[in-house]
Amino acid sequence: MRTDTGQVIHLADYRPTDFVLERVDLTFELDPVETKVESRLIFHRREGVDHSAPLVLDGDGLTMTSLLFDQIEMETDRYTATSDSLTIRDLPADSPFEVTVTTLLNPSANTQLMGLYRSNGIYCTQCEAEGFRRITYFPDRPDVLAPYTINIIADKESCPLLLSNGNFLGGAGYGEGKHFAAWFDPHPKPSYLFALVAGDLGVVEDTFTTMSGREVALKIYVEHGKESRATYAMDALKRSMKWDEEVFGREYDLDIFMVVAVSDFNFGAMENKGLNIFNDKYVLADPATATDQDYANIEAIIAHEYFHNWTGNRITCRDWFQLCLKEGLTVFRDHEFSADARSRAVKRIAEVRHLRSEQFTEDSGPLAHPVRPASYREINNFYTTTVYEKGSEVTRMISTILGRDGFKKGMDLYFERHDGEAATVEDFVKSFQDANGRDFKQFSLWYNQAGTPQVTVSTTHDARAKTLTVSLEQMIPATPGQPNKEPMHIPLRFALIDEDGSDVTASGITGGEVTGDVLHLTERSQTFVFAGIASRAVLSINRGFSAPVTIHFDQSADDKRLIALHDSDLFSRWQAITDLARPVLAHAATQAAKNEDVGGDARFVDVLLQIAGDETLEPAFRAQALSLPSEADIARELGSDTDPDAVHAGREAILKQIADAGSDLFGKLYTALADVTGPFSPDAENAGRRALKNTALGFIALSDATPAHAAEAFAKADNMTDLSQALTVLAHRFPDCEETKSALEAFESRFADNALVIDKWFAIQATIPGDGALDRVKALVANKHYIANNPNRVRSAIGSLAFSNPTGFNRADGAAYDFLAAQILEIDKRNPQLAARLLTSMRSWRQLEPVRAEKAKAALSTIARADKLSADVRDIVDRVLKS
Ligand code: B3K
Ligand code: ZN
Repeated sequence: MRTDTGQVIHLADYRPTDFVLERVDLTFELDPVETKVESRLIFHRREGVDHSAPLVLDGDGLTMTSLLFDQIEMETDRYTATSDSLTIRDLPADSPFEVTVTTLLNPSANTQLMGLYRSNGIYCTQCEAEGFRRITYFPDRPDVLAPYTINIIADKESCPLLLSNGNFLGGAGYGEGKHFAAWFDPHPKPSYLFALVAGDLGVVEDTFTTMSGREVALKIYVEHGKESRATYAMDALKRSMKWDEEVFGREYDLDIFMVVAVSDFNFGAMENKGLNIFNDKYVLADPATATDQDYANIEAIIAHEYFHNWTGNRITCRDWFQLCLKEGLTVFRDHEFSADARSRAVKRIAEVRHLRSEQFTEDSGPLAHPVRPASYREINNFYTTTVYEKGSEVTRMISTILGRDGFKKGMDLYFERHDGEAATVEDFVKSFQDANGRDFKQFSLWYNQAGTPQVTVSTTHDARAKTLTVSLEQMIPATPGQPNKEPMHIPLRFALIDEDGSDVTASGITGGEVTGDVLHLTERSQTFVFAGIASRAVLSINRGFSAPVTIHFDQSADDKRLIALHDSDLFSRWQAITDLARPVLAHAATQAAKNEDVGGDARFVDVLLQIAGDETLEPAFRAQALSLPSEADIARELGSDTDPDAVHAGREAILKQIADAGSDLFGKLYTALADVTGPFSPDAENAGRRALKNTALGFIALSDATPAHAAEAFAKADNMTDLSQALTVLAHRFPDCEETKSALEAFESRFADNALVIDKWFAIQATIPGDGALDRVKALVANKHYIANNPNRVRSAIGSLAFSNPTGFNRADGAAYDFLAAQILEIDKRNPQLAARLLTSMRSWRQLEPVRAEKAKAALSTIARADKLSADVRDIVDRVLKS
């Protein structure tokens, strides 16, 4: 484990390397405990660099066994090797030279899952961000690009498959039961995109013919026997390749594209050039074992990693501060792909829900940072929802400002100018600027200023003058290191609608820039006047969530109901429902905290049920409308001094009102939607029907207060979506009854051999609300199925408690915080990235009521006091505790 050096890296300190890397040749002799890596690197000194400057290569925990200079053993006084760096002196002034380094690795002992490791007997690698330096000494930074040749030697029987980046050159026997394979990747790439896989796997094969008529071999490798579960991923891959050609004009550039699924992986997947490595959770699916959400995730992540081939690989990042350049942009691309493949409005609603619950929470707490941070201590901690999801929203705003064609022109120019380069956010923005002749200076603040802008809106109508005045004011809250903020450029899509929901068009708009249906808010406060508005017109603003801001609009409940029921923009309808729900839920929480009757709001319930029963609306949308803001959302709304038990109790009371008032409707919906015959299809329409059906089941269980319906649904389910939903309703609503016990047992024994389904079994139990959750999770980590070295399993047990069980995690005695702290200290010894990620679950501790806040702080302090922490955990705990 790399312990913290306290070193802070600053964007302002960036400078290019002293030496240019021309070529990389790697030879791996694979062995479970003693793998030999020989790396031949050809460098030359960059023009203008001081002739005495040494070559400094990065390492991390390396053991070097030999070092050659131009093929001759290097004199020991010319270099200094430590486990973390290799410095070579007295190098030629301007001629190229060759350095050959040999290192020895133990892949079986690599529990960090960074560098070269083994997962279920498969050798695999993970190099982003700084894992390559755990394989060999190297200028391990994204602006060092070179073509790679890779030779892999391994035991033929246990490793029939030897894979790396690029195109296959050839292979042959190598004596003594060994064989070798050679790969060449002609596209210069940074080390973080290197990959190697070796082992014995099954394969699903297909081909794709690119727009210029080249045939590309497609291969998805999975464990033997799981091939049939990879066909959906293959379908998603082919659709992604086609979409990127049609929408972005981007063609694939090697003869082969491979995906390998492994079961031990720190996050979702990795876009290594030509050889994507995936957490098998995002590859494997069939109706019996995967939910509709799993299918949607597979589609999105396959697309995301594939799209990186252009946004990330062909054009990479100059340094890690530019991470959003590839991640934000690629998330935007995968969001658009899924929106085209599914219902755009429903997809947008899901994105915004996720953004609010994760990114807004991050942005309002101690871990807030700009989309492009200016400094970091541990780069692994910056793979955040701010860099990814807010980064995507910033890209979306560029497209909103420029329109579809202007955005396309800017993207084309970006690809044209920077293909084969390591670029910056400035390069990206400048492409849009130059292609469209529009200044993006103020807009660029989105990359540099953290915090969610708060936009206050008010309207006044003057019937005599026939004007509607819209006053807007923006405020960006202070965030760590950024007390004062400049006003930003906030593009707000809008419409004015009349009593029937029809659009009202103004005869003119003054007060600032308006392009089409977009108001450009650029000042701290700004007033737009709409002329020719004779009668009542309701403002629908931030349509489609055009800007990632929080709108404070004291709009009457009547206006909100009008939008909820009649707006032509489905996203706005959902937003209005949410806006109606928020005060109801906040009030309910406050009442519950005082042990007072929760009241509720019959008119709100009425709107909700009207939407739920509206056959003209797609079922997926109705399901979204019925799933109220989460407990975390309500807590954020309340701001400070929150009591998670009261938030839960208040929300439950409102849910019960909806369930009772809608019991007939939910009964009918359930019956109608359950009555589907024909083969299972994971498409969006069928998934939407299942979503609405299972939402109805949840309400039925709540109003009936008996497990009977859910138990029957569990018995009848013929797919994993229905089965896991029924089990969730049983476990969460009736945790102690016999039906739940036997359903959990049946589920466990039926899927005992399927790790991904057992993960669900863990997660469902770990998220049962209430004080009992901690004991349940303690029992789960002592269960025979628990695997402490498997990140998916750790996340499904401990992560589910910490991130997705507000009442269980925040029990008033603080015992769950102590449990998490102890687990983090243990996990940190094996896998610092996983430990640090789990610890971010405590980022909102200051918003808790004082008793819980004190206990959370004590648990965090225990972690902070530990004498040996990884750089990853040290960075998070220090920032979370800092006042
Ligand atoms: N680029 C990887 C993430 C790497 C995370 C390193 N800590 C996957 C992705 O975003 O596509
Ligand atoms: Zn990515």
